[in-house]
Amino acid sequence: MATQVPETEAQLKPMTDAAKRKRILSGIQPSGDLTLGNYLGAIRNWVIQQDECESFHPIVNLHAMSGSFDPEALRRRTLELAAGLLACGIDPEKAVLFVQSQIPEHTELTWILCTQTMYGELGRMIQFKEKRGTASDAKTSAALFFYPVLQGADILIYDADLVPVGEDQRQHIELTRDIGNRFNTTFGETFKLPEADIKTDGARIMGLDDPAKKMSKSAASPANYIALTDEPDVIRKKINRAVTDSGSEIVARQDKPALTNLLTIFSLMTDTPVADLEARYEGAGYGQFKRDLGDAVADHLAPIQARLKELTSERAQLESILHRGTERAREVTVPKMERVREVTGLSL
Ligand code: AQP
Repeated sequence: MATQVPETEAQLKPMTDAAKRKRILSGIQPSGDLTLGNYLGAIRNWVIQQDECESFHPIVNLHAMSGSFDPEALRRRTLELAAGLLACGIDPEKAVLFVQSQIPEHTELTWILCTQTMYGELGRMIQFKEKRGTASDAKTSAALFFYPVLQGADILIYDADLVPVGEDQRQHIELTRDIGNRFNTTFGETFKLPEADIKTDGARIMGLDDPAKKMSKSAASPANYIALTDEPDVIRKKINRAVTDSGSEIVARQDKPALTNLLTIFSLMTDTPVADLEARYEGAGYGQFKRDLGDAVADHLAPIQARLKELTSERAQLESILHRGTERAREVTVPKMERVREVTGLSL
């Protein structure tokens, strides 16, 4: 089923009750193939929330430049990600889907927010420390360091009420609130302070190859993740090879991080409580459990993959959806930046 682009203004569902609805802002980086972690931790919730909230979803291509990047791959992945989000159920008539770099106000605000952000705060960010790893100062890009300020600008410029994210992003949202609060205190009430919206289920899907690390689209090994585009056979193989814990019990417990992760995925894919799955597989071997889980993931992703195939061949339609998203986003960002320039003494 291809996503239809509305042809006229009249066909667009008007956001008449926008004032009453909560506004959400949540972006995603075109830094690799979408994973089951992105889907379960973020996108699936966005699809539910687009019916009740005013949703803005930037494809944050500027953030994707904070690691090493290839220009052609970045361009291609930006469009692939747009197609992936639409295939997962983001409806461009309900949610505003756009590309971050098309909105110059995001980067302008980033610089201004840097003036309200402390060097020490950025150095304490867990994601910065994790992504930097053991790289020396000389080999660590400043873009990785400033990543949370750009994210703060993305959020604050829309006066978002809620930021639906996975657990990994909690610290960045807290920093965004601190920066926004500091700005408001210094220059007068300008930004709404957003709340992180972290669901308990699926907030942190772990790597299949290492349950101590989260599943990530830019992971070094494809064995870490299930990509939404993985063929059914690949999905089954990856799950079959997923690490397990010592012992043979199939239970979700603190001392069984790998099984807990697999049971969480199984539960979310089939809408079955973990306790029911534990009861179903009591006394069963890992082999049967993993075969069933592989089938469940492949079945759940099949309709998404079918939609994705159609959308990928419709580049003009994708560009049109993103163009319309840019227009709608700038209806918010242009006046907000005028206000920011005014209160900070930039407008003459
Ligand atoms: N493993 C995960 N479990 C639950 N949620 C996750 N998210 C990412 N990984 C998991 C959520 O997906 C949204 C988009 O993430 P992002 O692309 O902006 O950046 P990220 O969090 O850094 O995601 P990745 O996949 O790990 O990307 P790379 O590898 O490029 O860093 C966010 O809401 C995030 O919480």
